[in-house]
Amino acid sequence: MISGEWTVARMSDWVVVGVPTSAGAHHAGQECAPAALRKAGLIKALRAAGESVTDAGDLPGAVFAVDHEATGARNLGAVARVAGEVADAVAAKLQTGRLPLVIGGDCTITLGVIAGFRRHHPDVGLVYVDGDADLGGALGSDGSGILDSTGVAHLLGHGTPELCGLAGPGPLLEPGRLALVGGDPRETDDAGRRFLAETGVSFQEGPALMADPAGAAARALAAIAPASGPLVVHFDVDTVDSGDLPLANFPHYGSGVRLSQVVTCLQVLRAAPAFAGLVLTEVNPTHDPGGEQLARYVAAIAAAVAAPGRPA
Ligand SMILES: [Mn+2]
Repeated sequence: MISGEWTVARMSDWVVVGVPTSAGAHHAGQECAPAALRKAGLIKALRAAGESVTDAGDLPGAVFAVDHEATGARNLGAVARVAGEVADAVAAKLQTGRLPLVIGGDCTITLGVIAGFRRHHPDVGLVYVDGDADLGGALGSDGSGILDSTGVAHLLGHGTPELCGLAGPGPLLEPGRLALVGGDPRETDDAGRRFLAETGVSFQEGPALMADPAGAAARALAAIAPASGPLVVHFDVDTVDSGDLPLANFPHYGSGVRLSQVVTCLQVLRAAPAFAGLVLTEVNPTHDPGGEQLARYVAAIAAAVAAPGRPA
């Protein structure tokens, strides 16, 4: 059971913050996602689902740039600047009592979201629904220098001081405040699994999510129950098999995870009493020139976040 001082004042009162950034990614495209999702009707769909939504517009963001210099942490300056702006925005929006819906942008924005929450709630917990474990840097470099795949490592205090230190000294999250759901087993090796197990981070991979989407969500919630504060949910669209929904910046064809299964998982997370915000990452609209997949994604998000008991 979640306890502590955190209570959700207005369960269905959202504030949208767009973060048009691909600074941490492999190439450009994700910086177009906030505008593309608005155009695809995200705000309207949330309101139609019974949610109250204030659109706070976009932060400045940053577009991917080739970085031949910092080959171990490419575009670190822009990534850290954007994450810091996200932290400031989230911290400010929390004072309004609304639920932040942060629309990326690449996965490094979640570092900023957690840093922002921590200014009010050092005991924040995170369920990280992602097709990757994002451990780059925790177990030695993968050689790419792409910060997009280092989020979990940075949350746990492994990586660049600029990102690890977004909320001051100490790791952004204690391992017991973090649960990973939906990792593609082809993208994590045994060293990564061992690291997470030894560190004490709950890690349920794609097959566990597919077998029982609601159960996987419930287990993730149970794993972070000692985090007494608010619960943030991160959803990287690459959790979904690109054969079902080819929107992810970096594709995961053949993982087998269906969009509908992820929606079921997210619905359970959203219904948790401590639920306090959602981060959407890795949508690359350039992969969907006709807009059909963006429309499916928008409908899925609306179904996932419609408050318990409301029509989706
Ligand atoms: Mn991912």
